[in-house]
Amino acid sequence: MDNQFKLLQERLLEELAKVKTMNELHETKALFLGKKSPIQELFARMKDLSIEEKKTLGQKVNWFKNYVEEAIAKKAEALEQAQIIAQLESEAIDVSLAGIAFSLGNKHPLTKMTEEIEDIFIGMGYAIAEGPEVELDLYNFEMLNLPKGHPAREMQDSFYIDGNTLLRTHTSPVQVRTLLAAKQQPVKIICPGKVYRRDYDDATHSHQFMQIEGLVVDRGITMSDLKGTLTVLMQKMFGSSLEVRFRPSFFPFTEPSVEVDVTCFKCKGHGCSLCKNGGWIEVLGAGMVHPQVLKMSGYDPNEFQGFAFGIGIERLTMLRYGIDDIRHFYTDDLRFLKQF
Ligand code: FA5
Repeated sequence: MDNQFKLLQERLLEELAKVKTMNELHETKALFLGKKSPIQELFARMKDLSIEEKKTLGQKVNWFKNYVEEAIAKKAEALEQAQIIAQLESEAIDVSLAGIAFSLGNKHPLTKMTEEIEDIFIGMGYAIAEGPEVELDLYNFEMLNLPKGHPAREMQDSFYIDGNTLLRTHTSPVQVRTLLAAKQQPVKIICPGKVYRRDYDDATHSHQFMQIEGLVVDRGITMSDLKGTLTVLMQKMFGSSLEVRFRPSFFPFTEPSVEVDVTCFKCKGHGCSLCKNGGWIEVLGAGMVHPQVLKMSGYDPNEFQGFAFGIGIERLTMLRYGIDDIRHFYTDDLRFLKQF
């Protein structure tokens, strides 16, 4: 009998030495411990033995069972280790090899300009507000002193969604939203964003463009605050050599109103096709917040005053980089975009 176990042990070791995969290992285990294995045959034979013989055989069978299980577990561990080593070798990375160069894009010039203007205003204590591009007629026009049928609405002919909703024609509705939310408290915000108009596209006009709105409302705000703020902005952006002109204008939501022009960068003020021979390029509209607008948003105009402005971001960017056609911003020509 002892000899039989010795032979089984030798066979097991021979079989295990041939095993290369987990599947083969399972098969080997079944061969030695499974239903048709010699061990099971020995168990089956036990019923015919005496108690003493049963005891001796039982101990040997159990010893052999444990032996097989331990040997299988050891082999399983060795197989797993070998698999990990093989995987590590096959997935090894040679860090000294040259990498694949990814070409990084750069920020769009309009984004760069917006961020630059934001930084200047944040430095002057302004907060940044946001508003929706699909806007209510109520905020885009009515609460800015432009009731239905007002002739000045025609200056900003719009894309309407329905009778009460449109793509905002300027960032000024954010003034109304900010004042309503501030509930008679002072405000000092700028709001950058896209606006839309049914405009004819040419070198300086687009039907979609960007503005930055500014609004300051507090006690004792005057026109000099407006002029000082905008002059600082222009000087920070273009240096003191660029001339800035405040020209009387009209907006129904400011009184008095101004338009701010700067000398044409292309002809230096002599007159050319870009500035339509005027020598100046208009960059923004501004003025003192109309008392009626303050009233409609719950502010007492005898106590509060304010100024507001709306900067055309494309126009400023054109001046900054000497871009002679606004359409370059939207045509996604990489030769143009890569220069910024
Ligand atoms: C307005 O939109 C007023 N909401 C500005 C304002 C705000 C006035 C607060 C008073 C107080 P205007 O239509 O002039 O104003 O536009 C302002 C600026 O946007 C212009 O100076 C110009 O720089 C730019 N702009 C206007 N129309 C276009 C266009 N079609 N394409 C590109 N830029 C434009």
